[in-house]
Formats: sequence, C-alpha cells, structure tokens
Amino acid sequence: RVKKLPKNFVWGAATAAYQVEGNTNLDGKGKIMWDDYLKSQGNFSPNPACDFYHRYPEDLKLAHNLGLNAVRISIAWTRIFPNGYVTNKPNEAGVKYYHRLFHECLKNNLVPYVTLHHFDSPKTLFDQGDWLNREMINEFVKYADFCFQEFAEVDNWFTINELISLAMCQYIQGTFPPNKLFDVSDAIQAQHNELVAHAKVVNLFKAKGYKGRIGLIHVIQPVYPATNSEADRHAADLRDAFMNRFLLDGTLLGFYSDRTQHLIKEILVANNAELKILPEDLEILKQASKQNDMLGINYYQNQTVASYEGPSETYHNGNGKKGSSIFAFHGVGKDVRNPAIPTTDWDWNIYPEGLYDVLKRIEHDYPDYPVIYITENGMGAKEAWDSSKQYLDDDYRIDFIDQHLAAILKARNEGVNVQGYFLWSLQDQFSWSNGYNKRYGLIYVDFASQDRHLKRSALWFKALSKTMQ
Ligand code: BGP
Repeated sequence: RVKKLPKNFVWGAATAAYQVEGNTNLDGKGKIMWDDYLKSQGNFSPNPACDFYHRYPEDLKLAHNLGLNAVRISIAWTRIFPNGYVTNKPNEAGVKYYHRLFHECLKNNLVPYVTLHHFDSPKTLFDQGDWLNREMINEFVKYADFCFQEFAEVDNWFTINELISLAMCQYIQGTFPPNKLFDVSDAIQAQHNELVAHAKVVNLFKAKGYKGRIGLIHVIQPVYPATNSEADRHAADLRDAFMNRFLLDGTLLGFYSDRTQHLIKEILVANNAELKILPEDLEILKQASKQNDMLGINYYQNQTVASYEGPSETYHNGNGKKGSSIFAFHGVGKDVRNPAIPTTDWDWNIYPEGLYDVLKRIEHDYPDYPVIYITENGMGAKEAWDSSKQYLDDDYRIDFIDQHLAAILKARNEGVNVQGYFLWSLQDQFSWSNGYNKRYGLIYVDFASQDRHLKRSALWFKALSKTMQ
C-alpha cells in the first residue's frame, strides 16, 4: 500500500455537471444533446442523478471531511446560455448557481478545477453538427470568455473533457448521440475541431491576461500489441495514433508530426474517410501549444490490439455482463483479451502499469509538457448499501486506487511532473451509457432517497490525506 502522499499534492475527486446535478429542466436550463435521446431510448433518466444541484453543500462538506483539498466540477453551458448561443443576457439563475457552488467549494477548502465542456453540447448547436460545425467553436470561445470574466473565483480551468471518448462514442461506437457507427471522417474531424476550439480558448485566455491556469483533459489508453508480430505491432501503432497520439501532438506540439500524419492517413484510406485542416488551424494550434499551463490525464485502462482487416464491428457492454463487449475496427485493429490482465464487469482492463507507461511516454515524447494532474481514474462496480453495516465494503476499489497511485508516484519519483490525483468519482452518479448500476463514488448514493453513505475507500482516502504534511 502507498504509505505517504507528496507534500502539497492535489488530492481530489471528480464530477461532471450532467452526471451529478439532475434537475435538467430547472431554473431555465436549456436542453443538451442527451435529453431527448435518453427520453426516447427509455432506459435511464439523467434525473435525479445525485441531485447535486441542491445537495452540493452536503457533498462538499463530506469531501472536506474526507481530507480532499480539491474537486473537479463542470459548468453546464446551457444553465448559462440555454440554447448555446452566447448573448449579453445570460440566464441569471444559472450564473448564480455556479457562484454559490464555487463559493461552497472554497468555504470547504476545496480548490475547484472547472471543466467547460464535459460531453454536454447544447442541443441547438448539437443539431447543427456539434463540433463538426465551426459555429460551435465560435460559440464555445464566447462562452468560455464569459466564464473567465464572470467566475473570477476560479483559478483552474479545463476547456474540454476527453475529446477521444466523445468522438469514439458519437461516431464510432454509436453509444452517444448522434449514435453513428464507424464514421471515421466525423470522428477524426471532431477531434481536430475540438483541438482548435481548445487552442482558441487558450490563446484568448492568455491574450486577455486572465489570472489562473488553463489546460485540456485527455483520456489516454495505452495500446499494446497482442503478439510480437509485425502486423500486430503496426495495428497497435495505428490504434495509438487514433486514440492518443493525434490528440497529444495537436495539444502539446501544436502540429501533427510526420509519423502521426502517416498513421492517420493510413486509417483514413482504409476507411474511405477524410480530414479537413484549414491552414489557419495550424497557426492556432501552434500558438496554444506553448501556452497550456496544465495537462489533465484521465486513465482507466489499456488496450491489447491485434491486426484486423475484417468489417468493423462493436458491441457496448453497458450492463456489466462480463465478457460481452466486442470492438473490431477495420484497418485499426481489434481488441483482444490478455488473460493476464483482470477486467471489471464492464470489460475494462485493470492495468495500473499502463498509467506509469502513459506518464513516462508523455515525458519522453513531449519534453515540454506542462504540469500533469490525473483528472480521472477509478473503478466502476455494482454495489448495494447494506444497512446492517456502517460502511460499504469496497476493498477492490482501495486496491485499484492504491495500485494506480503507486504507478503515479513511481513515475513522479523518476522525475515526471505530476502533481495531483482526482478520483472518479466523488459520489455515485449517472453514467452516460450505463445508467445507475455502475458506481464509482467514495460516497454511496441511494438514488431513491438521496441518502449518502460512506464506502471504506472514503476512509482510506482520508487516512492517506493525513500523510501529506
Ligand atoms: C470518463 C468520463 C466520465 C465518466 C467516466 C466513467 O470517460 O469523463 O464522464 O463517465 O469516464 O465512464 P463510464 O461512466 O462510462 O463508466
């Protein structure tokens, strides 16, 4: 077990507006890309989630009592500008809510790390193409500018959460609206456009001299070849370019390296797809690449990949039926199980060494990287509160966090500049494509009564927080 946290380590937990707030119709909030879709799908509702909209004082107090010194939250764009378009008449109720929320964080000595876009595009802009439409980029920049000016109490900003997950789920795996399957053009174009949106916001933040720090959040899934064969190694390279390298290059180099372009081109050709880059995009990326103050890394799992030239195929395990997921991507490799690596019920690999590899890779491939925070890491599990016990037993989660923390500290001891860890998640919440039975929290939430109970991992988290002095 990890015995001691470094001095001044950022020790937090994460949330996202739509997954915690509930109350999606209250106080003038506008619709996002999920509302109608979830309703028509009929499987699960974003309400009440864990009613963070009202219960944030209780949750933040618990967080403080558990020894956390930071919390990751996101602003719901449509609480402020209900149809996404930025006007000089923001929705006052939304603005006030976030002031109250940030104030409550600070009152509890929790530094808020705030994300501007966490999978929740306004419905109006989503209907017009979401990130594929450059109008979305312009509105996002204006919305970000508004937030920087208005929420001066916030010092740590992240623009967009997990560009690749959004692109994968929207355009490749079909699990997020608009539920497209293997539309490679859209998937790569959306990533590129989001990088441009991020870069524009960073450039504006610096040009206007806002105080505080700004960065971007990537989920990195290290990819390992299934065998040592040339074909499998190449498939792993292609998958890595698609999942990680394209985005890391765009963020940290400000251009796509020759090798990255080569690999992406191969993916485009294999899938009859195209990517449009405007000449000015590269200027914008370049300028921003030197101005990021921090990099958020989310890490959940690695991927083992074998070469695959058959037709693309996917099955999303959204109900925790172990062993049911399938992912085979024409010309970009197929996922295979490595029997040595344990998995969760949702088939997510548990591989802490992968996090060490990710950190070392960033240091090696992008030596000018800014300070890194692990902005999400955690383990989803099926859990049920037993009222005869004082705490919910989640030793598997303690093991999970402990092993990942050890990987982080090992990389840090070897010189990687990583200064904090946010567990996903603070409390149990709504999971986009899995509903409510995939629980990640330190705090157990009974969604019917909205009662909160502590898990054993919360006590362990607290004990560790005391080792920081
Ligand atoms: C990340 C997202 C989070 C969260 C988490 C767990 O990709 O940033 O919003 O949901 O993954 O994923 P899931 O809820 O699908 O298990």
